[in-house]
Amino acid sequence: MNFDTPITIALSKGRIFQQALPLLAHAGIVPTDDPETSRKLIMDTNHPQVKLVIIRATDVPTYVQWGAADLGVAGKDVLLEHGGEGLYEPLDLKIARCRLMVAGAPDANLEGNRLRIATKYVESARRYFAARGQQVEIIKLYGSMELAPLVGLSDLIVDLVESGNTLKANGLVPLEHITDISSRLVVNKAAWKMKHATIMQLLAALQEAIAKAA
Ligand code: PRT
Ligand code: MG
Repeated sequence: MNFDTPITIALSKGRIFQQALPLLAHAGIVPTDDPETSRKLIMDTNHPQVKLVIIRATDVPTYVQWGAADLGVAGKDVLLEHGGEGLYEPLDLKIARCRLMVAGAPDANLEGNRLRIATKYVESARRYFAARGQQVEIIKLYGSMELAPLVGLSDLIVDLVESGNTLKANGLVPLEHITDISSRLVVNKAAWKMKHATIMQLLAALQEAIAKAA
């Protein structure tokens, strides 16, 4: 690819960075550093015009919304909480896949009102139970949701499940499937217009890489 316009891409380290690497490589973008060992928050690539910013997964939509990055890679779970304002979501990258689920003790009761739900995914949980016509109390947590039912903080949790091992290790089971999750390419709406040709080229290359990986 030939990048004649400066492009900044927001990524989180960990699974999203690792799984985005081969897709970016297919588009000819190779980072010069490894975020797992480097402390650099702005990373160069083999293209002088293409930079990566390495930030928390939940901050990716915010950076892209405000134009601090032109593009980003964010989990659908994160986008559902953020709301997607100021962003286009043109591509499902089909990486970092998992499921958003309701989980709890094997004998947990899903019915009834005033159930307490512990979760990091407040918006998704609220929408899910509202659609079921259930009044619930949502308790916002930032991590280790699995602990909440064990210590009586909540009746149920809403969390991401991949292998199910984390739930199992804590004596919990998946109860209801809310939605499938994968990472999406998000694009700043102004950049979409101003850098259209470059972004279209990048999209086409990524699409090709996704099709190959399928
Ligand atoms: O870790 P940090 O607090 O910095 O942020 P983060 O947890 O949001 O980032 P990261 O890198 O862990 O996750 C980034 C994205 O990866 C998420 O937004 C999801 O879209 C996606 N993803 C895919 C996952 C998982 N799979 C996943 N299994 N994110 C988290 N998990 C966690 C889950 O929360 C649970 O604690 O892994 C545990 C369950 O895994 P299993 O295999 O035991 O079921
Ligand atoms: Mg994490």
